[in-house]
Amino acid sequence: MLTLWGRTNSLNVQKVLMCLNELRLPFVRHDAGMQFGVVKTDDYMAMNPNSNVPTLQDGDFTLWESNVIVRYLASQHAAGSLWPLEARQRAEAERWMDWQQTVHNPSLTTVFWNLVRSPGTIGEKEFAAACERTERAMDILDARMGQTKWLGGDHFTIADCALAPGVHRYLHLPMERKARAHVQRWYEAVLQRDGAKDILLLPLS
Ligand SMILES: N[C@@H](CCC(=O)N[C@@H](CS)C(=O)NCC(=O)O)C(=O)O
Repeated sequence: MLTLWGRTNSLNVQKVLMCLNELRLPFVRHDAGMQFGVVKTDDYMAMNPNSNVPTLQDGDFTLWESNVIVRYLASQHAAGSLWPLEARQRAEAERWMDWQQTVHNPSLTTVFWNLVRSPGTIGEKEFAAACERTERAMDILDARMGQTKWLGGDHFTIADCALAPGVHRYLHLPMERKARAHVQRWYEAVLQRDGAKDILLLPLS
């Protein structure tokens, strides 16, 4: 049995939930992180010394790092579809997953926290810079979505699971945004997927 630890308003937990739903895998989920605590207990830190979520247990195997969990599940249960077998196709999908972690998420997280979780806690300059980096990242994503149906190419892959929660978060931030037709088209297609049900409908918190 698969056990997932993590609160459902976490973007990184949402990636794993999307993947589990896409794969239609049965699992048990325990709330952990932020208001739920748990992550600083000795038992949890024995599983995940980072004190963060998500953590996945697959029998006696424990795994953390959301994108790695998505890869692990998809490679086992959807090799050739969600997890492309061909090296370049897989690299294309994985490129966008790493980009989500290193480019898209850091600035988005700053903007999100300053608008939603702890409003007004950073300076104007820092906030403006984070907004600018986020907009630039969204432009890169829009250009990509203008070229292909899904992030990794013609088919829905692990890359779409990894990016969708962050894009959902961006699109629901209480701020003005410029229209990006390609991202919007892709996001609406993602919303139709089994993976998005009950997850991308959650309000930001
Ligand atoms: N690189 C890690 C980052 C994990 C992470 O930062 N998780 C956040 C939530 S998105 C967290 O656990 N925050 C502390 C908490 O919820 O208590 C991953 O992708 O799994």
